Amino acid sequence: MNGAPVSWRLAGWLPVGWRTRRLLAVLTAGVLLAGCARADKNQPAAGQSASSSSSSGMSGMNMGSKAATHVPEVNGIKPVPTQTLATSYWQGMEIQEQTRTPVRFILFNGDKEQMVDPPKHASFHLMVMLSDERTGEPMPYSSSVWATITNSKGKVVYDSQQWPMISAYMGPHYGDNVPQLASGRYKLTVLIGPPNSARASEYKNVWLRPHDVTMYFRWNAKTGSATVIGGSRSRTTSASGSMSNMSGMSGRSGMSGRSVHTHVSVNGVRTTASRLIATAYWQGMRIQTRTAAPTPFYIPDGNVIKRVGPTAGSSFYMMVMLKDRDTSEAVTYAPVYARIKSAVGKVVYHGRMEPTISAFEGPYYGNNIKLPAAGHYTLMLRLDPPHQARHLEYQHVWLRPHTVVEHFAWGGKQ
Ligand SMILES: [Cu+2]
Repeated sequence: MNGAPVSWRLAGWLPVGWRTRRLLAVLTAGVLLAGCARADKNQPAAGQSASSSSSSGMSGMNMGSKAATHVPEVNGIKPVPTQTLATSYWQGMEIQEQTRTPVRFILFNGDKEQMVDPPKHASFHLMVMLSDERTGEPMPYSSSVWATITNSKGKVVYDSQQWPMISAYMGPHYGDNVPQLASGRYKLTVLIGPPNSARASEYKNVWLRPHDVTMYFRWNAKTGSATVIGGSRSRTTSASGSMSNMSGMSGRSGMSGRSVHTHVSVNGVRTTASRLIATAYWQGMRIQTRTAAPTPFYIPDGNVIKRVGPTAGSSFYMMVMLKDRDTSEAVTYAPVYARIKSAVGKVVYHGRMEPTISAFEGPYYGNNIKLPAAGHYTLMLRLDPPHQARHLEYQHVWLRPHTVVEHFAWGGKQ
């Protein structure tokens, strides 16, 4: 990934014209492996967690330490009901278009926050939810999600890239506020680019080309509600023309959260065991570090998916899971760097944890790691703020880089 903004690495995959016309401002990461050096030797077992900044403004926040069975509100923002317009499927990915009350959201580029207010009389906040249909895990890192709304006369009334967003309630999704629509009949087309992050092996052969979904709805401007007309059409662009299929449509409303299914195998790949090294917390985020047996992962490179690792002698595959501590929704687009020191203070590993999608663990940051020998090690994780759009409940958190220090023993075998 080489520090390139995740959203744009796969531009080469998209049809010409689509790509040139449709790029919005790039949220750059501006990240460096720096400041990775805080260790308090007096507390070996529990992972320490420290913001590498003068974050005086953060201390007064109440992050709530109870495990929530139901979530009335997070950081003062209440959830509002959502309406599902359509559900379709693409090679095991569930694609849902949802509407909800227009919302103010925040763009954070790793440095500055920019408030995005809904346009005056905006009709709704459009959300495109992508997830694994078998396990319910969300699917961030699409190279681009683009929505186009056309009225009954064929005029395009809305045409925009959807921001990758995080939210405590909806989890990672792609969204934007759609400006005022008059009452009437509309066509919504959503174009979805292949994920451009690393992939666990169960995803190495799917989602290799852009895919689009088309559906029709009637908008009632008075009541602020949408009625779905007919089914949705789901189509994948292929070299030899287009494969179309009608897919099921769901008019369910008031849906909140994803359904979770138990699947032991996805695309022929089975879930594998992992081991928890440590858990730390940062302003309502749960940071879990796990290890598993060394494993290859897959990264898009031009028009192919490239296998990466594990190199000979890899000790383990490390996964860093970033989740909302109350709702367990994933925190995506947060660059994570790892540095590992031996007991005598020698740096034996430093590298980027690749943003990865997986059917069983959900989105995480991972890489194969090789340690020289069995022994005691210190792991420093540097997290950069998630650089994407956020719903308001995340307005005041994760604005500066943060370092987590963990101590662990490596027995020489995973
Ligand atoms: Cu949103």
